Amino acid sequence: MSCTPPRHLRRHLALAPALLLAGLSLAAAPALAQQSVPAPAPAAQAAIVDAQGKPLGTVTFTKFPHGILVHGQLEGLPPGWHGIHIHENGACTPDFKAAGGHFGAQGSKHGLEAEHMHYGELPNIWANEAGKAGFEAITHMVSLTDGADGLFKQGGTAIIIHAQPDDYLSQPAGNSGDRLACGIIKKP
Ligand SMILES: [Cu+2]
Repeated sequence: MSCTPPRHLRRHLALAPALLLAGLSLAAAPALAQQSVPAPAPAAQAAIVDAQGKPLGTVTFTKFPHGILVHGQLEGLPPGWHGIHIHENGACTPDFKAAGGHFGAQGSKHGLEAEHMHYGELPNIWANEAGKAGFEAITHMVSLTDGADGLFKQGGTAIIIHAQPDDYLSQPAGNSGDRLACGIIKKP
């Protein structure tokens, strides 16, 4: 038996790739159009300072339908990996201990193996040889509200950058060491 399709089917089969291409270009059109739509403005930001009060840069929080985008550009850090977390108080003075522990640590554990993680957990950041770090992450653990999981809850929240990387395991803060830098999370 021959594998050649009957004559009346050959025409349709030949058309199929053309239709597929047409379908793809139609599907691509809205995606291209979306690129010209401006991204939403950040709903929260933190001006990060070191222990001497020197500005190191900014971390912003922008709400998207699938999560909150954390974006940071910092300088003046020691080269290498650093833990970064959202801490439970909107305070960096008189010293960075004022920021308290991790945001949302009550009734939960630190780390990627925990059944319920702290709200304030974020992936480590890396500073290059010049001490500059550019980073982004998506979090679903916090909201941009004044509710219990909100960055604007009563008493506020702060970003802390640590001397060492978070091991995502050790309690209560991933063995990430000293607090190098801090910024209170505020509405822009
Ligand atoms: Cu921390």
